[in-house]
Amino acid sequence: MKVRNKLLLVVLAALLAVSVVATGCKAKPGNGGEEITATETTVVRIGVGAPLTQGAVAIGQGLKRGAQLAVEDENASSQAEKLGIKFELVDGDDQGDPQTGTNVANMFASDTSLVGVMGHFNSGVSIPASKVYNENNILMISPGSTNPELTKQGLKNVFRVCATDDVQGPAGAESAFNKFGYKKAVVVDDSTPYGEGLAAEFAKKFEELGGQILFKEKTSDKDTDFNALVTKITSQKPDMIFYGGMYNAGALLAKQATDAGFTGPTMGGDGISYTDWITLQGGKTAEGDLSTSVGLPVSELPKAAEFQSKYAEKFPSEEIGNFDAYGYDATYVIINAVYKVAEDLGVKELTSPAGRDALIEAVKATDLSGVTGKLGFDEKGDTSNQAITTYQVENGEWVPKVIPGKD
Ligand code: ABU
Repeated sequence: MKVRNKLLLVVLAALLAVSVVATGCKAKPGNGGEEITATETTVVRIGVGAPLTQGAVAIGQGLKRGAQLAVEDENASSQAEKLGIKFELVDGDDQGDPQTGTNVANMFASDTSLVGVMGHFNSGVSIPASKVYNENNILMISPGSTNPELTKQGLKNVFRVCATDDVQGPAGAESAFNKFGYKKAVVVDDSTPYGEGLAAEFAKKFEELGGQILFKEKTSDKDTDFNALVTKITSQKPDMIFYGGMYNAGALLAKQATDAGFTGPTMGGDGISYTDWITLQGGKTAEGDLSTSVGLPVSELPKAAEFQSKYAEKFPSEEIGNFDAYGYDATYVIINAVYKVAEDLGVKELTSPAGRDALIEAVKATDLSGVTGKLGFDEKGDTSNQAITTYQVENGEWVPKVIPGKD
């Protein structure tokens, strides 16, 4: 088939897709700038790529709840009503696994009514999935993948709303060395792109500051028995352990180290800054542990109180995790790009090749105020919000200890 004919088919398929999902019987908005309320409702789908049943499920489910709130808010907005748009989320359970994530990306890419993906969370999943989205010109906004490589690939469709580990790792080292006075550390990582990268960035800065890394050790994100490592740690008497990885495996290492007589803290990044880190250790042994996480604490964010109150109303039995607001904001950015393209080109063009290009351009130009702060991107697709906060476990909860702009 000639390239031109192939292109025609792609355009027709995309046009058909948004028509097929039309659920109402109202007409589309005008393209000439005139205020016309839509008389047709078009369902616009957004993928949620996250670990929903395996891996960091507490974070994945929280991201999904954040996205649900964003969709609910926008479906009730006058802009969605004017354009005749109803947003819907589609689950893509990547289980925090690169191969499963790639399968999810292919599934999303075959959904011609899908305008973009809020995801993925794990850097080890986002990096391979981003290539699939790029091949299909699909917008992707990660709420929490912090490995710098994701945006270093130079893929025009890839964005993230979180700061990267080359910012987070050094910030953690500064806090550990300067604020808490730890001079000797053991550095462990879980062999994932996130864990390895974060641990390396921490160690580099810690040594630059004058700290000593007694030894480095690699584990796996599936490990549950750290006894051999713990014996090595206790024999070398470090002030602290730095763990590059997620809360589930890391909490077991921290608990086993404490049970074996290690009295210092275990520190990690945004992958451990969750209540599950504390509960998995049985509460008490987590006291004094340290973490860094992306952004400012909710107490410092003007829009956070409203988010917290909506969240509590919709999910009364759920505790808000650090990343839930990032799930909200990543979805909010996609939705605002949809509004822009729907106004400029018309709703039916959203998933055409021109519409997909325009969605990416609209995200590039983002200048919004989100729950997590200002939302905007540099030329690589990285967020302009570079704040990193350091937390410590105090009386069974993570308490902000080093807040950018305050300490
Ligand atoms: N940034 C927290 C863990 C997710 C990841 O980057 O793999």
